[in-house]
Amino acid sequence: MNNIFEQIRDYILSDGDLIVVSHFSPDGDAIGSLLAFGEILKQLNNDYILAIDDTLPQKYNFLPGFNQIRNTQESPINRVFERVVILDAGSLPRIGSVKSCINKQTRILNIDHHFTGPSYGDINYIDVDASATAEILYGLCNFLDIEFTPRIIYGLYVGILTDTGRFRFSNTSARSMEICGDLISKGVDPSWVTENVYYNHPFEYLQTLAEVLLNMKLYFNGLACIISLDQNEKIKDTDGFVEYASSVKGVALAAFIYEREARYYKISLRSRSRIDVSEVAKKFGGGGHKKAAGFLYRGGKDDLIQNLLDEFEWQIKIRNIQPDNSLFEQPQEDI
Ligand SMILES: [Mn+2]
Repeated sequence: MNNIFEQIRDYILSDGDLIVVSHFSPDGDAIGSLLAFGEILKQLNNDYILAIDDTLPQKYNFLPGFNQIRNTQESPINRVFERVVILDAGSLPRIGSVKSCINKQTRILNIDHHFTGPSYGDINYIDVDASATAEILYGLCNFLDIEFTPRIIYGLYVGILTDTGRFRFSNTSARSMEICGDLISKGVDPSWVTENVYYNHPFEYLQTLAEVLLNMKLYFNGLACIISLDQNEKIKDTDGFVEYASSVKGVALAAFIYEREARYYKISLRSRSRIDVSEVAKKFGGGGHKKAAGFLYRGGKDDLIQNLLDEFEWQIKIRNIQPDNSLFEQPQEDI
């Protein structure tokens, strides 16, 4: 453990211009970890750029330092860096256009908690037992004796809070809660964070959600639930919609189908049973975790729903899922 932290410390203390990046479609862990890492660099006297190749969800704009993150879709960076730090991104394509900041001489530090196969960094710290990248960074802060300023404590807290689904998913551990407890004792106001992240939706978000839920459909004796939203001008952020479909009593499998562009869909999948939705997503060229996965689909919506239902039916059959109370067996695997 200390060995990898020592390598990371030496990397931070080495020379070379530096950019820190996280994945597109950024979530709370991507943004929170980015801000916390920026603060680590600042305390260790580094100049750096924080970048994400996407629009930033405004619900995180309460985070100290949020405005420092550069959206490279709006203001691209057309130069190569000697050091590139990549946080919370399982593979290089996940950082989008920031890939162009890397050449053969670039030294990459990769810190992540996703398991995705071969590592792509010169230094890789992958801890699949960590609930969030922020959880790994908490350990790094302690090792480096970093001062727990607002940027650090709020960044790390939001990373763990959102990646555990408010301490709901099976990756929630004693350690993740102990860390959050410590961050609260260091100054985080948990109520303020949760209000901002989860209870501060634009009016249009809730109005659109209401329309989506009115058209919710159940299949296979209530074991599967599908909701969908056609292309619209009102909202772009549909984060959290799929959770409503998967929270219906008795539902083992849920999907949210979102039309991003004409005939181009983003599908989010959730499982509350033994079914591994990453297997379903893989059949359509996507991926993810056992309990949460997704894929993109180009084509007609009726075909998409039919193909998805065929796959759901097959999974329900081979896993022998019955409409009863067995959905809430003690989970055996981590997300
Ligand atoms: Mn994460």
